[in-house]
Amino acid sequence: MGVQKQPPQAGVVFVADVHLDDSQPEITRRFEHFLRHTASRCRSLYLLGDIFESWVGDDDPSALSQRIVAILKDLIDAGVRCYFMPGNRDFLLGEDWLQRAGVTLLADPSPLPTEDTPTGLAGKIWLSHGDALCTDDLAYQKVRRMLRDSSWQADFLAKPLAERKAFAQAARERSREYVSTASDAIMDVNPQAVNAFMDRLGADILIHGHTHRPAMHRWQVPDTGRWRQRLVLGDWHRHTSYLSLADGEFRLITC
Ligand SMILES: [Mn+2]
Repeated sequence: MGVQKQPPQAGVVFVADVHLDDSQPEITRRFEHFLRHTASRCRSLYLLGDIFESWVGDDDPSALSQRIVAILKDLIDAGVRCYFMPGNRDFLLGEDWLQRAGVTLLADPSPLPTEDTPTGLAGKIWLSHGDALCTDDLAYQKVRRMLRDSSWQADFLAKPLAERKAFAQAARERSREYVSTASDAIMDVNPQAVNAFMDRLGADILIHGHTHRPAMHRWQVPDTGRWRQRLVLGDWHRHTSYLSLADGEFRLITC
């Protein structure tokens, strides 16, 4: 009676690899439900790439992207901070779309903003999509260099929408074929690349997606004795998958 409970500290959620696509309405339904019922109760939402299966330009009048803009705008209006980091499929998502939703763009990699960082870990938690760490996949890294080149992107965005859509469709088919033949090991992150990356950033905790291998890895860096963590977000093909950070504790949730 009468005793007011302190509300639990609102947490932070991270997602990647939702791969929203018109051909997968069930995934869209789950993601919309997640935004409205889970992300809406959080302080911040981090979208860490490949939220959309493909993106050919902000001028594509897709109903799906407009629905997501509207929900994100509602979240932001309700006080949830939303961030987006491009993945290897939605890297062409631009200022125009982000501004319509009110979402803040994050470069890959970026440190977790201070206001969401637990005490004592300032500058130690970093975010990345993760594809840059798959250094054993030489064929992929070559394509990545081309696609992330700003003059290639400007040329591509200047093409008619129909031509861009045809290119994206062909690229997805090539990717599907490649993924079905390339070895499993090659498509995971390279451990040396991860350590070098974290050395360069001064990171103790790295949060990323891309590999579709949700896990919380913890290991000791050889020679230094220092502990590191790599928190890998899951994809949404069969499950709803996200990482939450509340009261200084990370939890990987699949449901
Ligand atoms: Mn990816």
